[in-house]
Parts: sequence; C-alpha cells; structure tokens
Amino acid sequence: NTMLSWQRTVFHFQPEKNWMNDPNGPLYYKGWYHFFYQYNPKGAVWGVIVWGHAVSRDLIHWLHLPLAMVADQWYDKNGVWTGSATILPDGQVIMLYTGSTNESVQVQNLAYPADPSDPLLVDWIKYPSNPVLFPPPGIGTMDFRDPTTAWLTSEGKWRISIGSKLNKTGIALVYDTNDFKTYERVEGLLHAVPGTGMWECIDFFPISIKGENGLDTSINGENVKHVVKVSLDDDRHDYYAVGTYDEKNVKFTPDDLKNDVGIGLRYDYGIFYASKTFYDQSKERRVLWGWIGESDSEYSDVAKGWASVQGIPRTVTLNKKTGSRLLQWPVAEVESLRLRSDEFENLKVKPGSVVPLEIETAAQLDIVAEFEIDNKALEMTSQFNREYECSTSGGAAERGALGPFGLLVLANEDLSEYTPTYFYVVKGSDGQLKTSFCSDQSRSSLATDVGKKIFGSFVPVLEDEKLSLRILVDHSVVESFAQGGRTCVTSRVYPTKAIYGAARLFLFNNATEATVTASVKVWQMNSAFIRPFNPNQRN
Ligand code: DQQ
Repeated sequence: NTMLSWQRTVFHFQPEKNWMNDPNGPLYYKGWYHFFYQYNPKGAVWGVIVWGHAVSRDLIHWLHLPLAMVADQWYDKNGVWTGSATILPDGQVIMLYTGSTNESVQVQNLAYPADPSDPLLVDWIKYPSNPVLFPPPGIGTMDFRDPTTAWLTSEGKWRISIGSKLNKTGIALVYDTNDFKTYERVEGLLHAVPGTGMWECIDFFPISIKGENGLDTSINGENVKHVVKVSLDDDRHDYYAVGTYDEKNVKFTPDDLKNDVGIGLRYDYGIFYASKTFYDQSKERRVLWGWIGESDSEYSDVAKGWASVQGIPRTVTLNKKTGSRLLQWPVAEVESLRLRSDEFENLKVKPGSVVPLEIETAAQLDIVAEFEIDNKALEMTSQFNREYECSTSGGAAERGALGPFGLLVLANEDLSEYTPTYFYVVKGSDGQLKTSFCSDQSRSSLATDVGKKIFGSFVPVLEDEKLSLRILVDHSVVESFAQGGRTCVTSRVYPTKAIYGAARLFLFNNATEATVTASVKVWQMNSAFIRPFNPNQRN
C-alpha cells in the first residue's frame, strides 16, 4: 500500500515487510554484527513468531539473511521466542531461547551455528535433546521466558537468569550450567520487585565505574557495577537499576533503594521495549538494542504491510557525573549517514515564538542543539511547588515561565502537524531548577487512529551545563536524547502532511518569561539501504 509508504524508515532497522518485535541474540562474530529478531512472516501483526536474521559490518547498513530458526519442533511450535547469545572463550556461539510448546508451555532451548566457519552464521541447529529447561515447580507454565546471555561464576560455571513472576512480584530466576545442556537451579533470586508483575527480557551486565569502555558480560570485581533491566509486561516499558552484584549470595542490590523502588529508572520514556545489550568485543563497548513498536491502529499496520522498527543501537555507559544512572548514545557509526549540514548559531528565541529553520528537507535528520535561558528570567521567575510531569502536562501548549522550548520536528508549513521535543524548566520551592525533557505527539498527525501521548521525564542538569539535545528523525520515528543521553524519549508519529519534502523544522519557545538562546546543527541523513543479502557480495 503506497498510501502509507512515507511512514517507512530509511535508517532504522526493519524487515522488508510484516511484523517484528524483540531484538534477539545480538552478537559480533568474525567481522559481522548479527541481529536476530522476533518476526511473523505471515503478516503485520504478532502471531507464530520465528527468528529473522540480518548482518552488518557497522551496526547501520544491514543485509537481510534467511530466517535463522522457525517454529518446526514440538517445543517451539507456538513460537521461537526471545533469547540471547553467549560467546564462549574459544569463540563458540551458544544461543538460548524460549520456545512456546505445542501446549503453550514456556521452555528453554539450545541452538548453535551449523557451520562455525561461516561468518554469516546462516544455518542453525537446534539441540536434539531440547528443551533444556522446563518451568520449575511453583512457577506458572506461561511465566518462564527470555534467557539472558550467560556469565561466568568464579567457580567457572556459566550462569543465566530467566524472567518470571510469583503472584504480583516480578522475579529473576537463576541457573548454573557447565555445558548449556543440563542446568542446576540456584537458590534465591537475582532480583525481585513486588508489584511489578511478569518480568520479560531480563538483561544483566557489568558496567565500568571508571572507564568509558564496555565490559564483557562475565567481568566482575573492583571498579565494576552491575545493571539489571527488566521489561514489564504489565506496562510495556523497560526499567533498570544500577547496583551491586553479590556473586556468593546470587543477589543484585540497587544503589538507590529509596527512589528506584528496586528498578525505577527507564531506558526510554517513550516507546522502547524488550531491549537487550551485547558486548561488542571489536570496539570494546556495550551496545543496546530496543524494539520501537507502532502506535497507530492494527488496521493501519495491516494496510501498510509492516509493523515496528528497531532503535538505532545505543552505546551504554555509566553516567559518572550523576551517579547510578546510565548514558545512552546512538553508536558513532550512525554519523556515517550524515550528508550536508546547516548550522544556526546563537539564535534568540523570544517567549511565544516559532522560528523556521531553513534547511533542505526535514524527514531524515540528525539534529544537535543547545539552549540557554537568559539569566534575568532565571532570577526573576517565582518558585513553584508542584512537580512538572511531561505525561500529565498540557504538552508543548502548556506555558510556564521557563518552558517549554525546543524543536518542532516533522512539522508542516502551516503547523497543522508537528512533534515538539522540548525542555521545561521549573524553579522548585527550594529555589533549585528542575528540568524535564519531553516529546509531545498530541499534534503530530491529523490522523485519528494514532497514539497522541506526551512522553518524557526529569533530566539531571549540572551547574554550568547548557541544555543539550540530540534528535534522530526518520519519517515516523523520533529518537531524542537529552544531556548526552541521561534521559531518552522515543516517539512514533504518523504525519499525513509533514512528509518527504513537505516536512519542516522549527525552533519554538512557548515560555512566558524566558528568552532562550539556541544553537542548532542539522544534518540531512542518508538512507542505510537495508536490503537482502546478495550472495555474490560474500567476502
Ligand atoms: N516477546 C516474546 C517473548 C517476550 C516478549 C514473544 C516480550 O519471549 O517475553 O514474542 O515482548
């Protein structure tokens, strides 16, 4: 259906057609990045899921390969569900995934490459004695899924975690194994948080306190903290906490027990789910993949013949300046898509104004911007004793003394469609400034069957820091990062007029008191030409 073809992205990963969901088993092998994903080859809605597969040299330019695994065994007849890769010290690749059996029981299965000498890992073998794990006593047969990448214990065993729930408590079960074929349940739970419900797609990884480099999943010890991420089935968001992993007691303890309630920070305050990291040994970094679903109607998905994209892979580091929080940033390779750029320096944007930025087109952009509020307004503005919340606010239309201001992306000429991504600053009753970073979908489309929520959250801003943001715009995806990636917000928007050459970009300031000074650099982005692999290209 060409009617909706402008919604297709050009540099975010997506299959040629049909439904996609979770990222699966990402890894780097013999010069290639591998990406597997939950895929329904039969249509644009979730169904009997198999594993799609693509490869890339740089995490951006992808080539589609044949399906890696299909639902052809009794133990995965209802779906080859989410799983993770482990690379053993000798280079062997182990894949563990959840199968939904012919009776919809969730079991764990083992698979491995048929030909380890093939850098493309085209063919996969399912271990003949699958399943390797059944739901343990006391655990619901449909509450046992998504094995993590394995990490080594100091005894030299491999350890994995699997998500589940006990009543309303989300839990991370733990198993040890020597050979990935037989497993031993480890007493206790890696982590558990009452009231959070089923934990999907657990991710567990070490993070360096000092360095900027990522760490292999098995690293532990001094100068290392750990991250637990869970995907909450009940509210469809990914939450994490930074904390300490006590190997002996098989226990993760979050640093911030008070504010985090165990697992309170979100990777992304917009649409981003079932995410998973991997350690990229070629560039010594930890890279995060996350599924960006649709927020239009299922009817539209079927009409356009596809659903979902993946976020641009993000490097993940510990935010040294703000403590137990992560920084996420699009992998540097995405910058290879930058074409021509336009720069706008020190523009004064007055309260209540909209300033067009004259650039070629605005449907495929990488935007970097900085904002400063004038000092007089900061001093004069009165204190506020209410917390500002992006999601319950009036969005970009709600005016305060010191916000909102930012950019209108995917806007059309007469502003009947636009998606504001912005800061909103309030002076608290203690005189301190508090900054929120939001993305407002409420006027993003004239269509009526699409999500129009306002997303966002608080972003820590240190003294003397300017407000800074980065936005990747790709037709129907807007991925936004504030303060170097302390707070991230991803939107799906479905403009009907602000498309292709008609899409425009504006600065706006809807504050009542503050003039802001803005500097913006905008790149036109090339397509990543994601396409099927041509065997003649092999080498
Ligand atoms: N998606 C998979 C499950 C996982 C869920 C099924 C999360 O393994 O729990 O497609 O989106």
